Amino acid sequence: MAEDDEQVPLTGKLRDKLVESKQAWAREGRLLTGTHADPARDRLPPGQTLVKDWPVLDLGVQPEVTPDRWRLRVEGLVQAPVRLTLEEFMALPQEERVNDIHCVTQWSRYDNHWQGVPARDLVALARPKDEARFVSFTSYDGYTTNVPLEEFIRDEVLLAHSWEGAPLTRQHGGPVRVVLPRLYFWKSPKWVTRIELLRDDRPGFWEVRGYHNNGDPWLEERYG
Ligand SMILES: Nc1nc2c(c(=O)[nH]1)N[C@H]1C(S)=C(S)[C@@H](COP(=O)(O)O)O[C@H]1N2
Ligand SMILES: [Mo]
Repeated sequence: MAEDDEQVPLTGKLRDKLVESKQAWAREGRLLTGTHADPARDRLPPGQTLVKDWPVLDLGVQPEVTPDRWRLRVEGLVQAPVRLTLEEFMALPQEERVNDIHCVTQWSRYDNHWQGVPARDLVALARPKDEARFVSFTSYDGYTTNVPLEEFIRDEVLLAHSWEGAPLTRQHGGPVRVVLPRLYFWKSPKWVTRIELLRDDRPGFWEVRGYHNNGDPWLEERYG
């Protein structure tokens, strides 16, 4: 079906100024405290500030993905490529997670309640080939990001459709986003549509613009 093979190029409507200023932060090493923290002891990573509201951050394009149009694909180095409609996705076993968000622009938000499908269950459905080591995500706004496969299949990682008991809003990445709380939040794509398993790493949108390839908040891996 044509819509399943839909390409998702970056649109021309990016907020260029926002992208430029975030790239400048990386060049200047802004917000770096030069310290590390121990996740077992300190809940707030170095240089972070706690917020109570939930800020919205993206490239300025918030695609409207209607439930009937949404598709999720898990493909690449897999034995059984997965293509799901939202209905099929919602029929998979659902779980809840509670975790903290840490954004590289310095805000952290505690105790977010998510509902969705564990990443490891989705990956298991697709049966990764032995040589699969990395994951590249593509979203409906054209955004991309990347993580090692072993980060993606950690127990806490969800493909989330709900937050605090209500469907995820469009501005926060609904119908479905990745929530990968152990890394800075730019590693958690909103409006996700494609999960590709790879042999070699493929740096994403911010990773090629001066942001750290790994992005561990406890090690303050903001830029790199
Ligand atoms: N598709 C997509 N996902 C994205 C982004 C984006 O621009 N597009 N921005 C990332 C960044 S930089 C952050 S901090 C979080 C913000 O998520 P929120 O708007 O729900 O707080 O989404 C991440 N995921
Ligand atoms: Mo971010």
